[in-house]
Amino acid sequence: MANCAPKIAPPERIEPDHVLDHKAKLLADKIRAAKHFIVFTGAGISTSAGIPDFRGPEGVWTLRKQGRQHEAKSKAVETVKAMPTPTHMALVELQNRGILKYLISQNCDGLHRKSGISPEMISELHGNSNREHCRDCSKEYLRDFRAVAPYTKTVKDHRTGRKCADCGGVLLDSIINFGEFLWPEVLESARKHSKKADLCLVLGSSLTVPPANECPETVGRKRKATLAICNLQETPIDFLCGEEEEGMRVWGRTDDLMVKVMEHLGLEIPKFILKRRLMVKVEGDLGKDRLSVRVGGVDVDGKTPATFLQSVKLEGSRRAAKIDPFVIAFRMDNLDEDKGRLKLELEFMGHFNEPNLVVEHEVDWDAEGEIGKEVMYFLDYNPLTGEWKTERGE
Ligand code: CNA
Repeated sequence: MANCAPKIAPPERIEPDHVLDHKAKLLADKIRAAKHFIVFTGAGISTSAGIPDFRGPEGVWTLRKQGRQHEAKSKAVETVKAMPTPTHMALVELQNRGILKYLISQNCDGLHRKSGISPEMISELHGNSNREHCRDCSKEYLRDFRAVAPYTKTVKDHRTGRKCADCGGVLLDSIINFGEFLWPEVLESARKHSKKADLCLVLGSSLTVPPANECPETVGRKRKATLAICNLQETPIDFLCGEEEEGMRVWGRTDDLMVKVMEHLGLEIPKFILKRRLMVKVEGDLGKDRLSVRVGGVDVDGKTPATFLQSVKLEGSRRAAKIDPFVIAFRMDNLDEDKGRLKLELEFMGHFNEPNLVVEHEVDWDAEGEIGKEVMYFLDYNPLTGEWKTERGE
């Protein structure tokens, strides 16, 4: 990765609305016809979420070059509090419908995963500030906080100070710093999909950072493939959008383009819903009345551990559990008398002002009085209404 930005940023351009609409229609037709449609995203898709880019006129590096770095900081939204944009949500819908075959992103703000993109659908080439992984067994962990070390250290030291819950190995942050190599499997997957793609749409990138920018370039240089770029500034591979491929270089905001593209595809952009998945398991010895309930979060894939709770309190217990995974000991008299339920009060990290939520967990006993089936709860939070919707999985 290269760390550079000119003092005077190349100008940003926006085409008139009717031109944007015309190009959106052409692009929608291309998407419909494509066999392997991929998208490549950059910092420009998150500027409308309040996260500044690097090289735009108000970008972090542009302002730093001009001695105005404090302005970038004062305007920026904390990434954990940022909401996925219409562009992020349009990509989720295209993924869910099987239209988008793969997503390559240079962003480390975590918004793609937060919006609902599945882990196997994306190469986060430069990492994700909310993701850490085990040095020994590679297990991943998603955190609702910056997954970096809480103490000062060199940037080359990626240890976060936490340990893997599976094997006890050292956890490492996933951020790629300047001069560091990208994770080989992540880059390999991005390259594989670029070779296969017959349509690549670049959204919000200056395309100046190698080796990431080689992915869209691969598509642009293929004879029977189309490269489309939507970016406010010029990019070094604009010429690969092709003269005969009219309208594939779009000068506009990615949200404006994606709203129009989705209209032409006849698809709605879903509203952002914060999707939390909670695993609850009761363990212990029923005969001796020594039981415990284990509560933890997982990502939308149902596997990757996700830390989004601050505490869990069991009704009838004096203290809340504050360490993830949350394990609380209880006795039979903690159960709701009529229904055999545990009432668990969940306290969230609360970046979207999520209120506490009480989950009533019906304990499953089998014929022999054995306990222990793990149950997943689907907790969906609407940040606009401030409401939770809870559903127990099978
Ligand atoms: P960049 O070099 O800062 O380029 C961003 C481009 O987006 C610029 O050319 C802007 O003109 C353009 N742009 C800004 N807003 C919009 C918009 N609404 N619609 C269309 N275009 C827009 O960033 P790149 O992603 O190209 O460079 C890769 C770097 C930036 C990676 O190493 C990232 O980690 C790094 N970065 C990431 C984030 C993030 O995760 N949100 C933020 C800032 C920088």
